[in-house]
Amino acid sequence: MKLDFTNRSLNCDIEVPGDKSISHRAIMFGAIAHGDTHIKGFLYSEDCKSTLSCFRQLGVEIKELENEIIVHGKGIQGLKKPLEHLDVGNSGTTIRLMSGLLAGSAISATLFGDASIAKRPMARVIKPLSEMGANIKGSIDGNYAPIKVTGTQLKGITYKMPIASAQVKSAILLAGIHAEGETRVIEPNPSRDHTERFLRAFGGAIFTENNEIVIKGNQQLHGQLLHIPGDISSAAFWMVAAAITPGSEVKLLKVGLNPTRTGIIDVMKEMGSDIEIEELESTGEPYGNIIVRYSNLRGTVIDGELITRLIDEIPIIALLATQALGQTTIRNAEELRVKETDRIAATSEQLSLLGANIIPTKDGLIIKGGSKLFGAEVDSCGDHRIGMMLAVSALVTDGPVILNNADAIAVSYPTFINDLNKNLC
Ligand code: SPQ
Repeated sequence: MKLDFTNRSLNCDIEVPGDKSISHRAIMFGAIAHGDTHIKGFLYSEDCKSTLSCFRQLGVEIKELENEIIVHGKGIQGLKKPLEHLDVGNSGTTIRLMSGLLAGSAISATLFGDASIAKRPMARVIKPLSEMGANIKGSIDGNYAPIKVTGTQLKGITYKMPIASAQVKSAILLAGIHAEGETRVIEPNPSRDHTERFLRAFGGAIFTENNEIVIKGNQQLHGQLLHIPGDISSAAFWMVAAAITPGSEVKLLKVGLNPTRTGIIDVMKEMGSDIEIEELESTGEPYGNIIVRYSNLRGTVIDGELITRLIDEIPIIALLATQALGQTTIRNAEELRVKETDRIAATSEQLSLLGANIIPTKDGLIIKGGSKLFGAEVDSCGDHRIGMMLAVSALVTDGPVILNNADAIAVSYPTFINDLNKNLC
């Protein structure tokens, strides 16, 4: 795909699609609750469609109306044994959270995905779930998909997580809902807390203090009415596009502002971005409008607990850093090595092709800003976030960018390139 955006700018209001993490969980909680869950703002992307179709295979009735999805939940005991293996596509969230959810069910199922899923580590969920008494087996040394889960009666555990991961935490909590006794999860630092918020909203008993989360076992959840805010991880591409393109101003409407996800806002402010936040009234997930204008930027250091709050935004932050004055250092981000692709390698290789001065390290990136980027042929490497970062780069390259494998973008934001094209001035 040829992207010729040289000397163009952005001046627009954009409503980004619904949050991916929240959309997955909306279907999952709706399916194991009793009664109907009405979902507005669901993200129709490849990943979330995978979750939707897995639950249909488990016998859950899901109605798709024009502006709403209705999940007819019959509780965990209402799930039916699927006739075929469950295909999670490219979605790490689907396979890891469903492993926990199915562990305490009355059915057995096998979860598998695409070539990227087959390479992502699964022992991180299989180990704690096995400690809870789950009958769960991975492939190749037990660490990879396909994963076979045979539901059984689980027992609550205390689990000290070695890494900050919302997917691991959520898998344990989803198993804990139907376990005997209390389940306690201790995080090294807070990861996104959508699962905890869902548990509360669906009437569950959950207590959080500092980095500990405790839930009661054998709980019954109840269907809810849900409004899903825009995805800050999708908004991030527009935020950076506006910040680096002279003459730009973008207003992003109704974007999720959950503090466990807003690290990108903190970093952009630190780098000198012109950002305004208008918080809107909310009852569940906080949300609001984000306004970003072009401005001069400076390099920064991104590490420690902040990494968890912006883990999916690092590829686009790397592009931002190429346009800043001075050096940006990103460390403690080794988790990027096991995402849809190795995002440390993919970000540095692809941005280097465009002329960026960027060095990969064991656990991050060092970017020397201020280099003029030029047009070249690049590749999404089958990773939606790398694809969108490279599409945005075409706004600051001296000549067109040829983006190969652009279809990976549909995993989280199918209309991104169209929306970008439509809004260029
Ligand atoms: O679902 P998947 O493929 O793992 O998606 C990614 C993404 O970039 O969209 C990661 F590659 O987001 C994860 C995120 O990195 C979604 C997520 C969640 O919804 O719980 C949590 C994060 O992963 P982790 O491993 O840190 O828990």
